[in-house]
Amino acid sequence: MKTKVEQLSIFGGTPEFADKLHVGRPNIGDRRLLLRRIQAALRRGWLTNNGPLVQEFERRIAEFVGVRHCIAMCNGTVAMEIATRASGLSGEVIVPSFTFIATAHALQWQQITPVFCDIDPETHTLDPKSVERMVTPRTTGIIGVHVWGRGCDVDALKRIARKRKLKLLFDAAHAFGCSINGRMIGGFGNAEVFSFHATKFMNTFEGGAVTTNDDDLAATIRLMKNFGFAGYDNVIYIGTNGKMSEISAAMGLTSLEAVDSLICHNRNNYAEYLEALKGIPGTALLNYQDHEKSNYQYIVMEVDEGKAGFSRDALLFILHAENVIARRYFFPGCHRMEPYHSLFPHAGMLLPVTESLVKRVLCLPTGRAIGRRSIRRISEIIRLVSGNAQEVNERLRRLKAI
Ligand code: T4K
Repeated sequence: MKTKVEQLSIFGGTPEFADKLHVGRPNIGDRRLLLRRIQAALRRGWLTNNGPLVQEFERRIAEFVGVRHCIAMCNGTVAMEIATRASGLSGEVIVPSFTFIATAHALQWQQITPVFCDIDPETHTLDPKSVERMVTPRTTGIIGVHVWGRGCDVDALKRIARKRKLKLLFDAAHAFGCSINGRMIGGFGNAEVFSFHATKFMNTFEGGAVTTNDDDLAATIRLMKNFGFAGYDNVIYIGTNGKMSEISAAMGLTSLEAVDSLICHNRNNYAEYLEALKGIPGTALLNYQDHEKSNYQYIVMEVDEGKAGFSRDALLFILHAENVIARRYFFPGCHRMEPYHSLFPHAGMLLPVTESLVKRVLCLPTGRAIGRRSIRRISEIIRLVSGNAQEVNERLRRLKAI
């Protein structure tokens, strides 16, 4: 255990971890079951195009979430593009800037303007009051993001959508296995979109899905994800290729069977971090609510530089040098990335909470690859920095790292 500042790797010490600890190491279920499913698919010689594994995956996801329809896709971004297009969105759509860039890109890719909206400082999800202010005659929809698996204020957003006659969709990329007021995420709004990317709580290597209770919307999405084919030689709609492969569905089914044990592992990690980081001034972990289901996939730390005595970025540099590859999701905010920054250079003026949050958030490693001992060691590094903030800052300044 390191007890002195000079032992920190950034100042010449040996890294705390010999191998890199990443945020987003894949959670992998029972490998034997996975390989058995893949062997069966190879024997059948049916590798994609609505194969039996994809059908089973869709059925079981719909059942798990409690919705009428699940349409599996090749990734979450294409699923979002198809969901928004099938929902008839155009003009302007209100989205948070505090999200992965894919939420905005899925719109811009279709010449729909993402209008960036501010968030609630506690939940990091869309602030309904800001949403109301952003509605214009060109607005056709709202996309809330259940960031970190914390649910949006679905009731308030629903009221606004109804009053203003807007479509309401949710980016549920982080939120598989999570609930809002006891109801599983996946059934809110007109449709919700999951990501099953390798780094997500539940993965299909690459993958995603749209879930909805709207029969017509589901039928349109099914057509769109398969070039608009309604049968052999019969194209009745404009479409693209959004299909999930059988190998991805094999991974998905295997991941789905591991959900309970993954949640248990992640919840223990979260509790371990809470305990190990307790009382460090100016730092706090995002609160997962006990009365809701959560997947605990993200350990989200906020560093308030004024109170902590060190900045989020100083901590990031120090942890990286120790081979703890913490991530500052979603810095610097979509509105500061291209093409949005050039299109709306002053967007930040309307996003004070986002602008402040992107400087404070740090995601720490968790998942199956991380356990109690690693968490203790990561936390001790953070405690060492906190206890010696002034000296750490002086040394970092000398290194021109801050
Ligand atoms: N909406 C939201 C809110 C999202 O967060 C995302 C995706 C989407 C929509 C779009 O869904 P998809 O189209 O992706 O299905 C990652 C992921 O690539 C991205 O899927 C995810 N959000 C985002 C939050 O995180 P990066 O740039 O951090 O990815 P990457 O490749 O650097 O992976 C992070 C770390 O994970 C690596 O440093 C190492 C580790 N890793 C990664 C992969 C791919 C592994 O250990 N094994 C792996 O196979 O964006």
